[in-house]
Amino acid sequence: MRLLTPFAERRFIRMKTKITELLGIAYPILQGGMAWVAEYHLAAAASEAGALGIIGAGGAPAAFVREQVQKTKELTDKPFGVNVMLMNPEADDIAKMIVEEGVKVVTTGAGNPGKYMSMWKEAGIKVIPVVASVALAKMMERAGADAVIAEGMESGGHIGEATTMTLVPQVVDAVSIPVIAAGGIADGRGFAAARMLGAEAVQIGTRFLVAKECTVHENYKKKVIAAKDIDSEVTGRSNGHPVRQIRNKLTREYLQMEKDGASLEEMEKLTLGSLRKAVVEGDMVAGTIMAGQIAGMVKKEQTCAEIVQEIMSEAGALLNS
Ligand code: TUI
Repeated sequence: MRLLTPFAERRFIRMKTKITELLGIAYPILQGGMAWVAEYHLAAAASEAGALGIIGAGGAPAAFVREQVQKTKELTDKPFGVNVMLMNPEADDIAKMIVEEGVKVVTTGAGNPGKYMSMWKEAGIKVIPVVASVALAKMMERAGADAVIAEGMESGGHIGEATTMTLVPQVVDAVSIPVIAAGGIADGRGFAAARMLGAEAVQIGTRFLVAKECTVHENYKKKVIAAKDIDSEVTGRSNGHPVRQIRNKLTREYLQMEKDGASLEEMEKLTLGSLRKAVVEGDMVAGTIMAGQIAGMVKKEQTCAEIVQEIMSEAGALLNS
């Protein structure tokens, strides 16, 4: 008879860090607010699993995002967040909607959320901007952010220059608010490494993209699961909009246009609506298949609860050894 359950098989009830305390969640894991991908089914399931589920507003209209928030509330009474992609033309309306709907946590991406800060803070919302540099992290701390997500260029989608390994400890040293590590993290080893770099939590995108509860097109999930370590490509470096995505006909054409010095307008024509094309229609040829470099390690579809429990048990064993 076995009296003690081996560490790796134990079901985790919670792991306490500054971020679990700040957000009122069981595990220090945030599900990345991926544009078009992170809709209410995924966000609610991630929150129910004890992580922080996040709806990705991406480039969607404010009314659509409001509906996503309302549907998430119907599925979970646990905390969840909304990611505001600051290049969205309706970002102002989304920022206001978040206050009206009583959303508890906001993350932001692809810009500086300074102009919304006082409105969100007055409403008691926890504000967690994604930063890709020490300078923006410091600015966000001064502006009243509750924490920052330091996102390395291993991430999928819109990225900065620094890697997670270099960015996280430098941001940790530069600010007093808690730091969440993102980019290239998909298992307990990545989680434990992030904790060693000083992070109080991790944000995970790519592994949640293939979650059972994620409604992204089946072709997209298959593409991520089949991807190897070096199958992503960064487009847009030459025009200031670097985006990491899985290599396909679209990336080849885009990179060629960049080499040929095509205008931003021409390149935008090629990518207009292309993320939605991949996510909703499953177009793997002309669609933008955003995913992180860690896709090579993401090998199967699992429920959010399985993903969270597996990461926590692997990390728990490592951090206690
Ligand atoms: O925002 C992301 N990742 C995203 S957003 C997105 S939607 C999209 N669709 C089509 C084209 C482009 C985007 C897909 N993936 N991550 C957070 C993030 N923020 N990464 C990097 C940054 C960032 C970069 C520069 C934040 C601020 C910044 O500078 C701000 C400033 O004004 O100094």
